[in-house]
Amino acid sequence: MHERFDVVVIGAGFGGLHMLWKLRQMGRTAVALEKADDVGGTWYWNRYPGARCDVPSFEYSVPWDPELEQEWNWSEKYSAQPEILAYVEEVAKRHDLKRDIRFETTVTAMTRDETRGLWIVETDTGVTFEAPVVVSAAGCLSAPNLPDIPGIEDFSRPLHHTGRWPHDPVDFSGKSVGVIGTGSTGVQASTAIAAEAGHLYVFQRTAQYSLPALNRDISAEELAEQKRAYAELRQLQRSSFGAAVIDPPKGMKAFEDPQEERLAEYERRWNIGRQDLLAAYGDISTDPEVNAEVSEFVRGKIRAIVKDPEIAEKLCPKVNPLGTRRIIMDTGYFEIFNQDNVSLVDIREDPIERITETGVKLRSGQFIELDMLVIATGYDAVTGPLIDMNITGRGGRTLADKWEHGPETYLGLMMHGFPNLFTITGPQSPTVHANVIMAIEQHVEWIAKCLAFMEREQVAEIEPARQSEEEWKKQVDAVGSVGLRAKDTNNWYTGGNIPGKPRSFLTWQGGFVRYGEICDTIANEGYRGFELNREPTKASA
Ligand code: NA7
Repeated sequence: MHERFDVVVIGAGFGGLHMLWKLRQMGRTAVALEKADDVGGTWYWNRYPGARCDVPSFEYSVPWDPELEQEWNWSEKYSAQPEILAYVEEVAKRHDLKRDIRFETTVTAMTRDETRGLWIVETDTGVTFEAPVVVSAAGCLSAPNLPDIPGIEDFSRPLHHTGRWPHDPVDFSGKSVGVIGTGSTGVQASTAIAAEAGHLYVFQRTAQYSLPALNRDISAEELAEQKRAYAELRQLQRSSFGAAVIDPPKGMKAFEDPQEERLAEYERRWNIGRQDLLAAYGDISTDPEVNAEVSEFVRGKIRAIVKDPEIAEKLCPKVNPLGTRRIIMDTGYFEIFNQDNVSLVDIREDPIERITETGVKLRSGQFIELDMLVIATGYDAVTGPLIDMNITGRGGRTLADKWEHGPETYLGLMMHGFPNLFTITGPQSPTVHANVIMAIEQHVEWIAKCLAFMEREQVAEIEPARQSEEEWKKQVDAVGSVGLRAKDTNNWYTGGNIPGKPRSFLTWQGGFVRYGEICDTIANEGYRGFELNREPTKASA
């Protein structure tokens, strides 16, 4: 069975819903294909205990529905997953978006039919969708990474990846639970599980920097004030480096201030309960000595919280400088290591040798019996969800082949050889280096303008020139290489978290505003660097 639309959208998270809504405004016929049985994307899948956004609620809300801004009452400074999922549901409901979404529909292959100028999108339901244009909003942290730890498939008790958490409640009471991974997800999950489990074992390979979120309820006064201030908030977001509200640096060079003032500034920012510490001075992410001082400041906090000095030392991050990985925002994480029912297992010192039917065996010979394993080992980020769709472009070339050595895109929005395929929060775009909802808005608006241009100018197909991709990669590499972040590539920003994945900068790190300006300039110059196919026959076939 075939169905034909103007545009096929992939995904029904924040990105897919925004795109669908925009296409409706433009009078295009569109369908969104969604693997899950409901909307939500990241917030549908990540139902693990403790799941919470690390961006403040008011900022992490859709900027394209001013009425909803006034009607929705956020309850906490940082929203928990159930509240965000309810919010996404509300977005879909009030705009009646679900009628154009096909749920429980996974894209199995996507092929460009060059003769007809169409994408042929095959799905696991047997229905094939055809459209001249496809917009992927498949997410950048949506393909779970299962670690290749020997014996993992032998574990005979419940095992859950945080990104595929079951819908039925998981009971931890009295159970011996192991959590593998201490990134944002593992930290959140461990903090929540520690409150319930009989015993929690946190398997840590790399200690990480985590700042206190200082989460709290939002008062009625604050809610009213924020509702009045939404317009300013949006303006601030759209004009800031990370589409985020952060106190500007106290100075550009930390060591121009006396030590006492610097430490007071770090302390003040620690107590804001946002990511402000990273921006205390303009040279924290570029000057190793300044960074070392702030990193030590965080280690001092950990040592003050964790009572056992040996455990505290193991929890102190030492492998990478502060800010080279996504900073973690926690709600009492380090405190759980003062509980009798929580053990830290340092698997850098004593690695996991294998997982057995009933637990984890360490290289030292120690065996830890577990009733349940929680896998918090992250994602095949940014490129994974796109490669998983088996996309074949012009000349039968697959995306997997094109990206064998890392992603090649123009603006993180389109690829040479894959005409009329747009990616929302795709590789080499800001992704989570900006508040992702704002990054989505910028992409949706750019794509919508491009589609309007194509209609006006009778352009059947658009794709970047090969040379434009090469030039864009140089720019992505140049901004990624600035500062200390380039020195730590063992994380998902560069593909270093997946064995065998080619390493390259997967995201644009040059700032949200500058990125938007580049995209707009290129569009305003008649889509400079793109090849436009004006043949009228193709898309109308
Ligand atoms: P992350 O940030 O990629 O963290 C994954 C964690 O899992 C990290 O601690 C890893 O240790 C650990 N890991 C990964 N593979 C293994 C193996 N094989 N053995 C042991 N430990 C392993 O994923 P998250 O889900 O926490 O967060 C992803 C993003 O979601 C986050 O940045 C926010 O943007 C939201 P490592 O550091 O590699 O030694």
